[in-house]
Amino acid sequence: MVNKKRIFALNRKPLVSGPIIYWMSREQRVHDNWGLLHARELAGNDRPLVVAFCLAPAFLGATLRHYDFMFTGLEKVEQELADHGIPFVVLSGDPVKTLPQFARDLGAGAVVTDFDPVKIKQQWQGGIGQQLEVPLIEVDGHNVVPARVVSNKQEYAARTIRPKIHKLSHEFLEELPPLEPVTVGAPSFDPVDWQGVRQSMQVDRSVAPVNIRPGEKAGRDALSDFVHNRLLGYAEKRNDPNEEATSRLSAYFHFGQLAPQRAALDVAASGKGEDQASYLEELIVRRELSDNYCLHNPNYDSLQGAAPWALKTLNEHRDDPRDFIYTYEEFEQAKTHSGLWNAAQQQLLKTGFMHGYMRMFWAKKILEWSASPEDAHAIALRLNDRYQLDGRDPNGYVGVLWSVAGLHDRAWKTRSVYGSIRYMNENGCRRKFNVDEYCRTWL
Ligand code: FO1
Repeated sequence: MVNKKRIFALNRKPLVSGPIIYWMSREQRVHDNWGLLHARELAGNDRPLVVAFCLAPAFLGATLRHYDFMFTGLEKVEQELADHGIPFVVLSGDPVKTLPQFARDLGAGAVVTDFDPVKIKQQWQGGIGQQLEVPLIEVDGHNVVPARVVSNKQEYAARTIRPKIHKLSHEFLEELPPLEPVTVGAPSFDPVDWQGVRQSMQVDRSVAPVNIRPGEKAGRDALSDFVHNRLLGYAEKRNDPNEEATSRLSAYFHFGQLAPQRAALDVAASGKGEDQASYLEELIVRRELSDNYCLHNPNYDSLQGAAPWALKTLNEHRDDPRDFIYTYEEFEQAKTHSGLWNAAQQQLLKTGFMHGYMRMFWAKKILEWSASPEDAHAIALRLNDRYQLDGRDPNGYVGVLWSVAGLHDRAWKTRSVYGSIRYMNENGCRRKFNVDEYCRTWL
């Protein structure tokens, strides 16, 4: 049922008898989840299936905004799994210790988990794979074309990965089967003490939750709203931050509450126009290019992850005079001289979301108004991960490097500070959309 090319053995241990554990991590949903579907097929009709989530105390600087969204989604996962006869447990502490212990206590026969290229997950999986006496099996539930299949190296740009994806998408852009309930008696666990989980988190509570409805059902509703009400005209309105034209699905994708594959299937089924093509390019090619980059480049979260030509040109212009230089705090508090930039930062602070076009302008101005390219990269990434609901994601790491250091982009006409990194400015924005309206909305 699950295409074998989505499945990757992370250790070399033999499958033995005993319950199957699905270690849910990136794909925090019950339906349209290839990892859970594979765990389900391993369980068959004679093994219990248990879902475990390893809760990291402080995940890469995540704040209350992120954990609130994630926990609310996971509470619904627990209920939906229970309706399918599948218990759900939360393991708090270092996953490299808690998961192997849980597997031993349960007498598990195998553990299935999600493909995730971010380093912390790769480290968790490496440590756990060594300690487990049973197989640790990775399934790519995030990419339509599995990242390990589409390419075995870092791709240069969208134009180099696009043909590889298009060649394979007919095989992988398939309908996802329903999750069959488990009838075998499962070991019983106490319901998760969500109140206790929330209180136990030493997490930065100064970044307030946002009013986007979390959870798998909310993700499906948001997809349906996008396909039925906002996909028409997406191609030309997608770069206008005053339009509600973008899909607004990135937080649901980031927390795995919605499958990008489900979005691709629904959009493709809605028609064959320019709007569909434009959105599928963003959803499949751009998103899978980001996973490809993070999988193959360990410096994905640093300026050193940029291409040599970009580092060279930024170095050559390192000492160019900056018209303005702001600190992290001045950027964070939207205290620059630019009303447009401040408006974008205010949208980010208040909503945990910034329109894609504005994200590029926003990050490029941080390059222009920071003391060095390294400072600029660090400031842009830190603000992105602290305030964007979809922060700490391959898309975010790539987006910041695209803006600040031309990743997956080409060289442009050379200018001060930027060198040959693509330049953007307010006049360019004014040609695209009503800047004054955007500023009135957010300032
Ligand atoms: N994944 C986990 O498996 N356990 C966590 O405790 C966890 C916390 C978390 C907090 C904020 C955030 O943005 C992501 C978080 N993730 C966690 C990772 C997330 O599930 C995604 O897998 C990756 O961030 C995307 O690669």
